Amino acid sequence: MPLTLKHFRSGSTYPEPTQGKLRLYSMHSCSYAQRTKLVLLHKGIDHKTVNIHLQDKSEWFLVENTPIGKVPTIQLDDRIFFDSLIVNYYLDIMYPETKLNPDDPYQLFIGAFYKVMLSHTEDKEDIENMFSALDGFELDVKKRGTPFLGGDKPKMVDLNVWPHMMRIPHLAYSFSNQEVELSPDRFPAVTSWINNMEKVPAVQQTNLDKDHYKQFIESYIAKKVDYDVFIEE
Ligand SMILES: N[C@@H](CCC(=O)N[C@@H](CS)C(=O)NCC(=O)O)C(=O)O
Repeated sequence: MPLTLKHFRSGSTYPEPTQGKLRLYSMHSCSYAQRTKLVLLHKGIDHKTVNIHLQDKSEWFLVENTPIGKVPTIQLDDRIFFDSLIVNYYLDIMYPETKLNPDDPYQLFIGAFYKVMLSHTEDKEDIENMFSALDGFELDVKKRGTPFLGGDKPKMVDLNVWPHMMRIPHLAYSFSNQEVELSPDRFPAVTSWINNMEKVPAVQQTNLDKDHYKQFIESYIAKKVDYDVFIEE
């Protein structure tokens, strides 16, 4: 296959995206971007690749398009997703033909969670998708019947799952939208697991203050991301 896609550098003109056409920001030899390229090609998803010179990034890539300036990042109109694993989950949900994700409800939840968080969507359907994915997780937690996912004590699975789950209440608060709240009636087992996790010292030590998180989300949405919002000097 001939390689014709030169990597865009600083000072280059922003290649205006076509409405409705998925764009992949990539770097030709990046293994993370290759994960996403594989999924796009394997699923036959129509897309355009825009290669980025990562040591001389253009302003429009940094400012307009990516909060963290890494590839792969995908863009569909005003929606932007980054981090190869998240991008790939998102792609599998949005393009369900040739399904690649396992039917693991928690993994599906992560994709749906990021859709709500990163696109700051107040769309009822997106919010309901996130909670529908959690219905499966609720069943899973209930079936385990133990205080923690890993048994009587927190295990790796609890610590890996926690960072996404703890952000749901923060999202509801950041969006000032009760529809994003986790309902204890709908999710009794998950709620009880959350209560148990909140007593774990490591969890308490890594909690994010919800006002700061709100400011972080607002700066993110405004594309002026402020990572230092949590830092006290
Ligand atoms: N965790 C990210 C890692 C992506 C990543 O590190 N990409 C590299 C290129 S292979 C990058 O964009 N580097 C530019 C930079 O860090 O400024 C993912 O899975 O997408």
